[in-house]
Amino acid sequence: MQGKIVLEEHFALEDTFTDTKRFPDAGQADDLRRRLLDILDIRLGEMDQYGIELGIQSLNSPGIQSILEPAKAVEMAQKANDVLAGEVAKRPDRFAGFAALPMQDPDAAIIEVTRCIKDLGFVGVNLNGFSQKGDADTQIFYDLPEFRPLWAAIEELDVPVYLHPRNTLPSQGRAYEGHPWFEHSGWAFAVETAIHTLRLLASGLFDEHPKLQLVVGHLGERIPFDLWRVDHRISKSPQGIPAKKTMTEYFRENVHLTTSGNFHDETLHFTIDRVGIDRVLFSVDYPFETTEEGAVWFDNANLSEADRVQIGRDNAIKLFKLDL
Ligand code: GRE
Ligand code: ZN
Repeated sequence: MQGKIVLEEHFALEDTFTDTKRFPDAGQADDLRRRLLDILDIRLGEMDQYGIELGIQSLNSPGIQSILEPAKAVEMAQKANDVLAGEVAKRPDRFAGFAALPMQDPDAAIIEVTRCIKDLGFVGVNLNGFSQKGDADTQIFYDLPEFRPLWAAIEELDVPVYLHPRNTLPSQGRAYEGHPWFEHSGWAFAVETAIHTLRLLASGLFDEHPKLQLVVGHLGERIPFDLWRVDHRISKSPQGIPAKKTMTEYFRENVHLTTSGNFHDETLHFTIDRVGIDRVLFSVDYPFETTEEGAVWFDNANLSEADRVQIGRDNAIKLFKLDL
């Protein structure tokens, strides 16, 4: 399929690349580094080769979220956003940007998201999971009350927020001891992003801000498979939850999902069945996945051509109000 749009695609700055230490093989690390630091060369060439018209780019994980000192987080977010805006400006027909935000300082995050959307022309926000602040062993989740004014500002700006995985803190990783293959993207990323997503939904955030749209990758970080069960157990919970609706309802009204790094027909069809085809969008997760594997899978996935165009392109045009 020509004209595909992707939205979980990562770049890095020299300053943020060092956080991506998940490749034991030096050759792999070099290739990853080259691909993360590049936008207009290898990345664009592969987009041409595999029928991807537009790629919405985000800073690599954890990026800003692991910077302990709030002032440094603010400064690095501004730098990353300026660099991305500069690259996008060279090929605005092929690239768009997500804002990186210094969540360690919610007031500064409001200023930065406003600048990114209004001045830099970004089409949304990418948050790389919880933020650390002050002490390395901290996890700040965005359902906390201090973030409500930021969510209000994002709703007002009318842009989606991509909640992307990040690494588990060492102090929280005991279950992975001796099983490094499940750390990071093999399992831990989904666990981390799933609980953060559920926290946001259960907190009542989307009752207060019903226009907000969250985007979650990897076909929903395992949540779609368990939506019924989560709602079932919540319905029996003696203390109830702050949110007014079921998790399934929020998934159908306030959440979009991408195929990033989850290139499997049966999982795709199950997900479509649970949340609706208008909420599922194609993505790759470049450069942690290859453009070839993602695009060849999608182009040959068991879908009608109308459904392929909807997932591969039209849903993104609608969600980001793209002028393509
Ligand atoms: C990511 O998207 O951030 C990522 C990694 C490491 C492996 C896979 C992956 O940082 O998707
Ligand atoms: Zn990713």
